[in-house]
Amino acid sequence: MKVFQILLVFLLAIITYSFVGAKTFPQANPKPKWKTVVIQTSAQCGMCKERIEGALSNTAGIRFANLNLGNKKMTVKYDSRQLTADKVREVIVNTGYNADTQVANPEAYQNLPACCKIGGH
Ligand SMILES: [Cu+2]
Repeated sequence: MKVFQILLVFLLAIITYSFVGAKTFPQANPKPKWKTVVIQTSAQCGMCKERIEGALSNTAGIRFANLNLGNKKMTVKYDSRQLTADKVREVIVNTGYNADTQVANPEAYQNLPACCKIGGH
């Protein structure tokens, strides 16, 4: 009888573990859904490129960020389960740059070096 009780507890533990495990795993590690967006920015130079790419690469859910200095367009690959294209634009705006139709955060823009402001080059 004692062996039966031990087996029952053991069995319950396994059932509980597999149930909890199956339920929490997909939430703890959701599969990313990558999307790419191209955003027109007001970047001026290589420093701007480093600044914006740095801010984006420090943002959770962004896998790739590259600014083309020729046309000032930023290509960003992001996880659409964590972020939206507007959230990506918000990061750029808060770094001090225009992002498509969104205007740069005035305080962040003021803090940019003179050469990084619009018309600085
Ligand atoms: Cu610059």
